Amino acid sequence: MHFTHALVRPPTPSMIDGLTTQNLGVPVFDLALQQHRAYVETLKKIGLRVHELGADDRYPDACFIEDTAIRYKELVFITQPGAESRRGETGAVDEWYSETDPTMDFVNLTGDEYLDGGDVLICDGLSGTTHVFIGVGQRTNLAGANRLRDALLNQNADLRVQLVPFGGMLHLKSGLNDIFPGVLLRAPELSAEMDLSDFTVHTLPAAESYAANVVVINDDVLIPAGYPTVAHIAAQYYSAERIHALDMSEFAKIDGGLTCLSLRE
Ligand code: CIR
Repeated sequence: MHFTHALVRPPTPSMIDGLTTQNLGVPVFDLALQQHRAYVETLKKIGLRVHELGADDRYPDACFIEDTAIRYKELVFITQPGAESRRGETGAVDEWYSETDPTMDFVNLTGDEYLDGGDVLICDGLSGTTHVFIGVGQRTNLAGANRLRDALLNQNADLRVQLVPFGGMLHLKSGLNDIFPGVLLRAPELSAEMDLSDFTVHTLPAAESYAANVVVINDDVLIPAGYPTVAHIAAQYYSAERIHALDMSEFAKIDGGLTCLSLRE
């Protein structure tokens, strides 16, 4: 996949009330804003065109825009986030894509179908096959996962899609991400049965499980700053100028990682 654009949404002061499973204290809003700016600047430096949706103080978790939609080829799949307090976040994202290109294939989750984008990993294996892992867990149910699988296969029947019931983490991508084509990082707490035979898997030490959430953008990779094992693994695949280590301390306090802060296409 070659990315050219990203959609982001800056944090708002209400982020201090964001949902969390962590015990790391309350985010400092001004610092979060600085960290978000650095994230956006990095995406631009890599060459993406970045559009920022307006911040909306009604939604403390809206900066985690990844959870609201899946973009793949012509598909714009608007989710219903699993957490009730987050459901209103999708409106602005739906509106943006509808205005930008109404000819895309839109699918909107409804009724009892729930899915967070953080549960959806799309990446290439060693064979060149594109794999999709859809985690079924706290935020994504089977109905939402089935709807996404059908919509993705409609775009590309050659995708290898696996529905993955999992535990141990909030989102599937809290504990499993590609760091390079055919190479995955896995957090040791992630408990999930899935076929990873098309990948080399690096299982991280428990102290670095947060850093299993990294983002590959074309020839570059974003990693969270402060995780030496992950930095070392990244250096096996990328030259130093292609590795961007970003401070994520304030987002980590409310379970946010690097993937959550943008929708890339
Ligand atoms: C939440 O609990 O929904 C937010 N505080 C964090 C969402 C992180 N999103 C993601 O990993 N995709």
